[in-house]
Amino acid sequence: MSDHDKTPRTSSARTWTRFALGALSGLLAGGAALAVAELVAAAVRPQAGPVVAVGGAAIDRTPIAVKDWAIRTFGANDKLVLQLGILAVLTLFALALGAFAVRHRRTGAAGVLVFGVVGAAAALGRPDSTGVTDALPSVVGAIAGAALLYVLVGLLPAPRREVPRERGEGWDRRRFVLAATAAAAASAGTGVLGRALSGAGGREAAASRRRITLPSPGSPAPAVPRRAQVRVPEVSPFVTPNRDFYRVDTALVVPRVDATTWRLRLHGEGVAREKTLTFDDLLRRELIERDITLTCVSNEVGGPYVGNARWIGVRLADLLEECGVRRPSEGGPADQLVARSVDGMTIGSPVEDVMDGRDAMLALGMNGEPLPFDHGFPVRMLVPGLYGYVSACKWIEEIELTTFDAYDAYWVKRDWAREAPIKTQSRIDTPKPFARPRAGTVMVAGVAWAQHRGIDKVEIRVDDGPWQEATLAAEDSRDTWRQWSYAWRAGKGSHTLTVRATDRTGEVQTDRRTGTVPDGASGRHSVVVTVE
Ligand SMILES: Nc1nc2c(c(=O)[nH]1)N[C@H]1C(S)=C(S)[C@@H](COP(=O)(O)O)O[C@H]1N2
Ligand SMILES: [Mo]
Repeated sequence: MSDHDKTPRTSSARTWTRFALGALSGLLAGGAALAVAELVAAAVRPQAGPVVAVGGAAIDRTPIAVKDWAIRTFGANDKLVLQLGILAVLTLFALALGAFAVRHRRTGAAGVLVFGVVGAAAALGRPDSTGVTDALPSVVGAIAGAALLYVLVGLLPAPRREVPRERGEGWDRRRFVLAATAAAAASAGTGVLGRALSGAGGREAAASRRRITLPSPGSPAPAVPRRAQVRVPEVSPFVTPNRDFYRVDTALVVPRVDATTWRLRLHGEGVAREKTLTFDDLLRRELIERDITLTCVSNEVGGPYVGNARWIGVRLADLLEECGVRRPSEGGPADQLVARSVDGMTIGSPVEDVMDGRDAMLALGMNGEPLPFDHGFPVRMLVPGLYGYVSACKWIEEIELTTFDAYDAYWVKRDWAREAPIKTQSRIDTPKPFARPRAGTVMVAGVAWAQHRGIDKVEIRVDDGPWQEATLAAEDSRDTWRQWSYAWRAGKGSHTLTVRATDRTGEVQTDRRTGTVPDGASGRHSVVVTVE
C-alpha cells in the first residue's frame, strides 16, 4: 500500500465517522424529544403525547380498506404495530436528520422542530383535544431535541480541511461521549418519569373501580338455560369471559375515567328536561340485568368479533322518557341519539330503536363486575340488535338528541352506513379449517346470531348436498347468539361444510357475499376439511 493511497482513505473514513456520529446524535435527539414530550404529556394529558396523537390522527384518516387489512393481518395487535411503525419512521428520520446536521448544523436542528409541528397539529386535530395545551408535549419535546442535536453536532470532529495537521483527530472525543451518554441517560430517566406520572392518573380511576359494589338488579336476567351450551368442547363458551371478549376501538391509550368525577350529560332536540347524572345517580336507579351479544360491523364472515355477556345497567328508554324525549313515531323531533365518549368518539343510534321496548341500556357491569377499562368503564351504551359502531359507545359522557340529517357520527363520516342492524349470521367453530378428522361421526358445531330477532333454524350442507337441519341449543334470549350442532357421518376425502341460519322473521342468511363496508359482511361461512 503506497503513501499515496492513504490520504483519501483516511479522509473518507473521517467523513464516515462524522456522518455516523451525526446519525447517532440525531437518534439521541429524537429519543430526548420523545422523552420530554412524554413527560409534558403526563402533566397535560397522556393522549396528547406525539406518538399517540399521530397514531390517533393516522387511525382517523386511514382508508377503510387499509384498516380492514390491518385488522385482518394484525388482529388485536394492530395498534401496537401502528405505534411501532411510527417509531420506526421516526428513527429513520432522526438518523437522516442527524447525518444531515453534520453539514448543515442549524437547518438540521431546525428540522427536529418540523416534527414538533406535525405532532402538535395531530394532537390539536384529535376529536378529544381539550385545547391548545395539547400542542405543548410535541412543541417542548421538539425544542429539547433540536437543542440537543445542535449541541452534539457541535462536538463532532471538524471536516478534514479545517483541521490543523498537528491536532490529530481534531475533536474532543471525550466530551462527545460524555454529552451523548448524559443525554441518553437523561432521556431514559425523563421517559420513565413521564410514564410513571401518566400511570398515576389511571390509579385514581382504578381505585374508583375497586370501590364499586354493583347492587343486585331490580330486574334480574333469568339463569342461562343449562342447554344453551352444546356439549362440544371446541365451541365458544356461551358467555364470553371478559378477558376473552373482543375489543374494537380507536383508542391508542385506553381512557381511564374516575367514576367519582364522571358525569353524563343528556340534552338536545326534544329534551324538555336536561339531565346531568353521576355514577351514583345511576347506581340508585332500578337496574336491569340482560344477556346481550355484541357484534362488530368489521367482523368478516366466520370472524371473531362477536361476544356475549351478562350486562347490568340502566334502561335508556326510561331515562329518555323522564327527560321528555318522545320517539319519532310518537312525534318526537329527534331521530338520532348521538353518544359521545371521553375520547371524542361519536356514535349515532336511531331513537326509534332505543325506545321501541328493547333493552337498550347504559351498562355499568359486565359478567358480574364493573365494566373493565377496555370495555368502557365506568359506563357504556348497548342497544340489542345493532352493530357496536352505531350503538355501543364506551367511556360515554354525553348523549345528544338530534337528527340524522343534521349530524354524521365518526364512522358515518368514514363511509359506514348511518343505520346498521346486525345481519343474520352463523359460524362453524368446529371442525377448524383444514382439520383432518377421522371418518365416522364428526361433530360440526358453532354459533348463530340475529340479535333481537332470534335464531329459528340452522342448517348444514356438505359439499353440494342438500341442506340438513342442525340441532339448536336452547335459546337464552333473542338478543343473544344461539349454539347449534350437527352429527356428520363423514366419509373419507376432502369436504366443504357450509352453514346458514334462519332468523325468527323467516329470513334465511343470504349467500350473497359482501365485504364489511358499509353495513356488515354477508355471505355464508364454509370450512374445508380432509376426512382420513
Ligand atoms: N369510545 C368508543 N366506543 C366504541 C368504539 C370506539 O372506537 N370508541 N368502538 C365501537 C365498536 S366499532 C364496537 S364493535 C364496540 C366494541 O366493544 P368492545 O370493545 O367492548 O367489544 O364498541 C364501540 N364503542
Ligand atoms: Mo365495531
